[in-house]
Amino acid sequence: MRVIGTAGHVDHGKSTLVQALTGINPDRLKEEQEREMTIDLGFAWLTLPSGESVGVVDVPGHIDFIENMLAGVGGIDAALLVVAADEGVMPQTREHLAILDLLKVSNGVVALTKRDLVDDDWLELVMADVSATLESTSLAGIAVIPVSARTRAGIPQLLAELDRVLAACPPRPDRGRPRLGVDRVFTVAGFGTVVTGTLIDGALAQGQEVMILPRGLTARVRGLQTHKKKIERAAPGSRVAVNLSGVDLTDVRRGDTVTTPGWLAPTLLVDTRFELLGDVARPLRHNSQVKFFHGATEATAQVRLLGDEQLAPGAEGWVQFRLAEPLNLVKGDRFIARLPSPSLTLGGGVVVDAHPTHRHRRFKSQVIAHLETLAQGSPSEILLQALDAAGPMVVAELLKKTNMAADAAMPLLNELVASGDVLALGGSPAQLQSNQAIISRAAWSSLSSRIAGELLTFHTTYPLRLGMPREELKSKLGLAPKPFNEVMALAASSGVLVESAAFVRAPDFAVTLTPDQQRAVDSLLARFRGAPYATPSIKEAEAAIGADVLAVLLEQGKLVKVSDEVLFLPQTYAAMVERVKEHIQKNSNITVAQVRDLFDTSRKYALALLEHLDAKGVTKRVGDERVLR
Ligand SMILES: Nc1nc2c(ncn2[C@@H]2O[C@H](COP(=O)(O)OP(=O)(O)OP(=O)(O)O)[C@@H](O)[C@H]2O)c(=O)[nH]1
Ligand SMILES: [Mg+2]
Repeated sequence: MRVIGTAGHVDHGKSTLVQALTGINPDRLKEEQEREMTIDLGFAWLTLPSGESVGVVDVPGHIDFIENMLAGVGGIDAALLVVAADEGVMPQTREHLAILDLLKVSNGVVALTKRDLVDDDWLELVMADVSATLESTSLAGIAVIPVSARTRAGIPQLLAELDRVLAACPPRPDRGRPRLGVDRVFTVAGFGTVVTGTLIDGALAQGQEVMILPRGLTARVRGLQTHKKKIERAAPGSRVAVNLSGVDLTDVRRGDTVTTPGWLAPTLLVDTRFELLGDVARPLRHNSQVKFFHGATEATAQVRLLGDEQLAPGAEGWVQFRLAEPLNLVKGDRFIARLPSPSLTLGGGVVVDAHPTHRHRRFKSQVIAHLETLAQGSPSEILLQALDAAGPMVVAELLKKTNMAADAAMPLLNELVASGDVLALGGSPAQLQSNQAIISRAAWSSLSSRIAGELLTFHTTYPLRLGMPREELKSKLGLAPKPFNEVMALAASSGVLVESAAFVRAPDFAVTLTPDQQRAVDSLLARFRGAPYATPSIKEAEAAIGADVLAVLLEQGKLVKVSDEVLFLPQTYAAMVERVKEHIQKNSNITVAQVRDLFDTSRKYALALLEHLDAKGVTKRVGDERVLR
């Protein structure tokens, strides 16, 4: 589940393109339809050729509504930057691009719209200009695809490129700390309050208790939907509508955060690393007032320059912001600062400390040093980041990779295991050892969704096969035998797959036969019932129903294989074993001929059964006779 967001200058064709891609008109307000202009965020969704389901956030391009644009770009996986081929790069093309750059959105595609209005020479010039404009940004090098919503030229290429871009995006991490930045609140008759937003950092489940910040109201998740479909659990990185019980429409606003209780605290003071855009006309002054935008929320803020007299255009510095209203900030979150009038994006940055203990004195070297350390990450964040980027890993290997000493790292790793951020593979010991394999919760969530995806592909390709050979999954995941086995155990215990000796399958997968196959199976089984001790051979059974279907019957226990030739019904087999055992108990042994006579069958079947029982360790051959083992 992915989310993309449009960006680009007013009237360049963003909403028209969204409609062409999804069939949904994102401009749902009456005023928007009358003015033919997007004012507020619009939402749509589509399924890409690969089957990937994608939510689309459509933003307004007009400079008057740029604050609504800011409310929409948080949490997107990729940008769909729209530039009209007839106009080319315009002021809000640059401003939106600067915002995407500050938010470090590095995946995307440019749709060069209105291709039908320009000739090839002009198109080439505009393409070159767009690529040059992207050059110094996080989106440098992304594909530029000419399209026309009118003729649909280029739409298939655009969809294919979106597929390619999103497939290369790392999956959204599940940190077990869900946050949904509310971008819409409404009521639905009979259901009550519904909020929508992009869910990040964790999952939400139906029935769960949630907290709405900054006001700290508690509510319960009554229902969840994604792309208008009811779901029981919403995964991080998806667009979600949450039906909340226990709160009224007026209790929740755009910009609020829906989260789990107990960990997130709103803040009025925040330490950041801030970058002033290179093209603003004046330096940023200490004590100036700006508007601070975070997710779908904003607050007036006062700037404290901690290490600089003033910040020059294009420069970076340590800035503490004092917020006029509490915001739900988390370390590592990105934000944007703007001037409200004249409307101007100043720059943006990253939250380094969401809860500084006090207003810092300026020009203090300890303060700066402390922020520098925090920006690099605490030791346990460094450990976690290294684990997030890797798959399963042995503790000793992690210490080597992060260059950390065992006595410093082990207590931190034990804490991470206790808090659930790290999982110990192959059972969880009281204390981690250096040869213990571990995986971070985020890495596990992406690995388990990869496993689920591989299984789904396999089952779709081979609907008659009982499961994917373990070895095949192992090579797909590229894991060594030991970590693979440990990962399989975790996948099985957490319900990602079901394991049998040589196969793994999705928990909800079952082989379903076509009506023709089912008829063939029914008539074969009838032949077995008609002659239970002189059954069709394996060759005959394969000829009747196919080797694939026979394998299904064997796995399901509808037939029992006793040799390379002989099959019995399970009830026949059980009765034969019982009678052979009884006979030996009474007469102390049994011969092949006796078995043949007992069941009025031929020597072939009698011998196959006894050899099978020998192999299973039920009987033992002594001369021409069998005794119980
Ligand atoms: N000829 C032509 N016109 C287009 C195309 N795409 C959009 N338009 C027209 O361009 C105008 C603006 O389109 P919108 O989709 O509203 O533009 P927008 O980028 O969403 O505008 P804002 O949301 O206000 O920023 C409309 O009149 C569209 O019909 C296209 O491919 N070809
Ligand atoms: Mg629009």
